[in-house]
Amino acid sequence: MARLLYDLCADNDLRFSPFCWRVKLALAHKGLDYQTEPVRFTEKSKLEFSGQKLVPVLDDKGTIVSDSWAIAEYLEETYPDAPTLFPGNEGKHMAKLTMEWMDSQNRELLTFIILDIFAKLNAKDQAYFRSNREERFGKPLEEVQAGREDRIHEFREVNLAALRVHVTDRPFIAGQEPAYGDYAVFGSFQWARIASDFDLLADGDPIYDWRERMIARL
Ligand SMILES: N[C@@H](CCC(=O)N[C@@H](CS)C(=O)NCC(=O)O)C(=O)O
Repeated sequence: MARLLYDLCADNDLRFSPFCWRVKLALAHKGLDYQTEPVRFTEKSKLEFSGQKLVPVLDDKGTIVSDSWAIAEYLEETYPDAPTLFPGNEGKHMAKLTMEWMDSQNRELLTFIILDIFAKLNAKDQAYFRSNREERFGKPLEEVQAGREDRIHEFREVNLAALRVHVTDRPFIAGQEPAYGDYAVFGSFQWARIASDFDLLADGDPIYDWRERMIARL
């Protein structure tokens, strides 16, 4: 039985979900092979077996785990002899804090790319995405993304300031080598670069350089 990751999918087999990227990087870190099952926004019936409606879902040869953090914990507990996702005494706590920080930024990050995501969906998914996200933001997608060229400066300078200092002092968030904290953050930057041509990061930014180091490890 194959190890199967249920992975969000847009048109042209585009895989951009930040949470699914976290899991893909965690599986690679552990050296675990897997296949993916594409799930479109309007294909939630594919996830019924998991008892909830969101990806990622991992079917690890019959063990079903959903939620990217729960999957990371599961992989760490189930495959203790493979390289750890949470190096150091406080590694797991630090990775969780890093993930929680990234999650707290994801809503604003989405405002820079939301229309670009919409453009990459098929017509059925577009109708779902527009209605669901417009309800979430309380305004049309066009208004959510409006002014991004002006807004991006504050996002870079204020929201990403702590991350910038951190990756200026060390090559990876977890230290000399990447670990789950890096994957938690990189998932969101992958989300943006796969879904959109908009430059979330400026060339020369230490975070840009960290992202390049992460891309080189893919
Ligand atoms: N806390 C969850 C969040 C999962 C989540 O929000 N997944 C999104 C994909 S990025 C999803 O399935 N969205 C489906 C929808 O919006 O209908 C995790 O870390 O896995």
